[in-house]
Amino acid sequence: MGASEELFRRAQAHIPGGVNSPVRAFGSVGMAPRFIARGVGDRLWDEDGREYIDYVGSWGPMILGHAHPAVLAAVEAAARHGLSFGAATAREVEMAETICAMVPSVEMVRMVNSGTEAVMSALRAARGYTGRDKIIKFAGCYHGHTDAMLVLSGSGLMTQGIPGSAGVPAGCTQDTLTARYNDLDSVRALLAANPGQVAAVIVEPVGANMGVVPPAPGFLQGLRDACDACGALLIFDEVITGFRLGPDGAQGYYGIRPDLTTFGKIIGGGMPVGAYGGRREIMERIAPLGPVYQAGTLSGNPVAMAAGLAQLKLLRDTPEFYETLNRAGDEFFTALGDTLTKNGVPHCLNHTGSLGCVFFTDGAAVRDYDGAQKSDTARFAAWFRHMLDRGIYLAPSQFEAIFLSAAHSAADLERTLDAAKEFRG
Ligand code: HOZ
Repeated sequence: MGASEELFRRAQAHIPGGVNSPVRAFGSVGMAPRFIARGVGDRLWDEDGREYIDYVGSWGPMILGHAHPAVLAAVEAAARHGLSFGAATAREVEMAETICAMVPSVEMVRMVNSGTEAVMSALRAARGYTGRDKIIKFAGCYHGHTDAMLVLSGSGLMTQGIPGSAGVPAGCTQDTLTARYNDLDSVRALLAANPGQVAAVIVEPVGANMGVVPPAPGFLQGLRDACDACGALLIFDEVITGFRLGPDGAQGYYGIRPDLTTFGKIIGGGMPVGAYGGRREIMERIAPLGPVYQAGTLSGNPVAMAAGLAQLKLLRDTPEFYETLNRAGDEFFTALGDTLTKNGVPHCLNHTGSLGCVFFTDGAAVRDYDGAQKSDTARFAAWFRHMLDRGIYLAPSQFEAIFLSAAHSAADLERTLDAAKEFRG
């Protein structure tokens, strides 16, 4: 038995399913997870000493690669001065200033500890500001594991093939309305059926938790217009797209200004961080300024802020960082699709910039949750194992993204394409 298998055996005795987050259990690809010992750049090594080119990147935040020297130096320096104070610090001011300067729609921002917490808090702010209760989300979009959002959710729920979670009281989801991604009529119908009751429409501007599903032309603008027409707020969940598609995330990439934005792990450089922010008049409703309560001892944690600031500054200050990364994404995903086509493997390859995904459909386009679910997950599992055997570490689920980072060299991308060339489906 290898070290990973032995660790998994031990883990299952004391951790539910042997993991601290379901998708990483590798359940849908029919094998034991690899336990990761360390990572540098675009490489990971598991506990058995096997080396991989990593396309998960901690589910997005490692956009500069693992163990980036500037981020590590910032963490080490901050840690020497103490790990947590539960008090105001200079670094969180700098973090807020940095985020607000990079993302123009964010006039004020509050730090939290995860994307889940950011969404939970943004929804509360939206409800507190509008005095309305209902929220529209989209099937296949994942907004963390807060009760109200576990309805037709993407990511781990799609991977497990379940529409929602046990343990969520009906009362917690009675105000959650679900529309179809890329279908404005489904949104308009819900707004018309619930006049004056919808506090917010929350959307992943690029669906990245049902595989990758880009917004159809006009979809995001249509949401903006529909919200404006009825006084609902538009919330962009940019936990995955924020600071990835561009310095101002998907909102800059597509030129749409949401009222509120949620961010996640990428602003912590890999440390546990989230944030939510947006229009000043909404954020001024947050305690202690206003009546919308939200708090946290570890929010704005000094070590996490140091890591995140080091990463954000590099992203901000590196000329053409996003042009280069997005171009690499365009070239790589196009080549990957071509490779599978040449091999006669039916598929649909979706990508936006450095985010991409291969759906094993009969070739039909994937534009929403229903389309994503038509993918052949058994073929995905074969693809995953094929690539893993050749040292390519992809997300162990059809319903997640492939993440490129600045650390992926041309040679590594080529090696990945060579591995894909041997896949016959
Ligand atoms: N829900 C995460 C991906 N969208 C996976 C989290 C994890 O396993 O770390």
